[in-house]
Amino acid sequence: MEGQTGPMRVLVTGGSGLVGRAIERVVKEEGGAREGEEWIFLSSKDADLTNASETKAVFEKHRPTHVLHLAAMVGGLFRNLRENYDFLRKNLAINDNVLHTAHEFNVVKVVSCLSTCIFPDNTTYPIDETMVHRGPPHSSNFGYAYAKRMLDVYNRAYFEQHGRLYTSIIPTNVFGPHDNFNIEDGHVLPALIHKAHIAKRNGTALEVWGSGRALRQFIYSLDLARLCLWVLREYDEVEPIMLSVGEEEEISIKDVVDIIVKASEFTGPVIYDASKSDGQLKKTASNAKLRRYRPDFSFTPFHKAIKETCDWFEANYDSARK
Ligand code: NAP
Ligand code: GFB
Repeated sequence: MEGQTGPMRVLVTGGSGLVGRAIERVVKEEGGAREGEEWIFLSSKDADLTNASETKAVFEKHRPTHVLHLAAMVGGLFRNLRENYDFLRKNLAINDNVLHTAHEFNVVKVVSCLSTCIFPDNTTYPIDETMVHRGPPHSSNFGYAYAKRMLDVYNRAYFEQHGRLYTSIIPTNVFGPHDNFNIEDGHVLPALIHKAHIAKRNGTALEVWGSGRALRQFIYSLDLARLCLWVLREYDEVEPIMLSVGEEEEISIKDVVDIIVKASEFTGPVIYDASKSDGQLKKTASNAKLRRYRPDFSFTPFHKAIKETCDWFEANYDSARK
């Protein structure tokens, strides 16, 4: 890596979240870290990254050579529908502070996070990395989407003016241990796992929001973490790279519900509230670029990943974010 001598000192912003905790497990328990490397996992208690001086202070303290930038205001469809302004403003502030401070502290490489939900809503399929800016995002999360798209714009500007190799990944919907299981604000998988837990405990129905017809691709947080380490070490394009299971893994929310019902051993009634939004009906993403780089990578089977997540939630119910 140009300008990089000696082992990496990696600052992981958003280190206490779903993806950050998966990276910490891969780094510390799966031999993800190499000899002499230092990995620092931040939460908002270490620095509020919407605040420029707190951001500078945490970079001053750790002086990272690399940054895995995960920190963001994150939420499911229904929180995005309610708080587009906050998603826009907070994420713009976090992203500007982290990238600008990384540049000021001569960080060799930054890997930031976009999302498959930020692509144009009116599009052809499958979506690929070249299509990020080809039209307005879905109305449900335009605040989050535009803030995320600016990361890609920043990366190109840093490269053009300063020769910085700052790049980004585009994960599809992520799930796993340490997710946000809050029913109002969380993403669909953790919200349904939590709902199934409550319905089973109370002997009530499991209520699914929307028609169940929407289609999604899901990546297990541990698989994403393994790919993030590869991107940090080996991926040298400024252009983003999609980190997703293949198009053929696309699954309806209804089929997801059936898998969660089975994994949670819920035997009660399941009802669909079609008055609630489906959000984007589909956002089919191609992982062809990832496959060109990593034809060898194997994803955890979806059923297994769901079962592990359900079991984790039950075992950590008291401390889980819900
Ligand atoms: P998460 O579980 O909500 O974690 C968010 C992380 O960001 C936490 O560590 C949180 O710290 C930190 N954070 C939030 N606001 C902050 C602030 N003002 N200052 C400092 N830190 C702050 O999110 P996630 O699901 O792991 O997402 C990680 C990244 O992946 C995000 O960039 C997200 O946009 C992207 N992504 C997620 C998904 C998904 O389905 N989850 C899909 C595509 C892309 P605290 O713990 O202190 O709150
Ligand atoms: O994960 P999710 O909330 O966000 O999934 P998106 C929403 C889909 O799941 C919709 C259905 O089709 C909902 O109708 N659904 C069914 C539920 N039951 C539930 C439930 O109890 N909770 C939730 N949340 N959904 C997000 C973006 O879009 O994707 C974010 O808004 C983020 O910005 C994330 O990028 C990855 O996949 O629709």
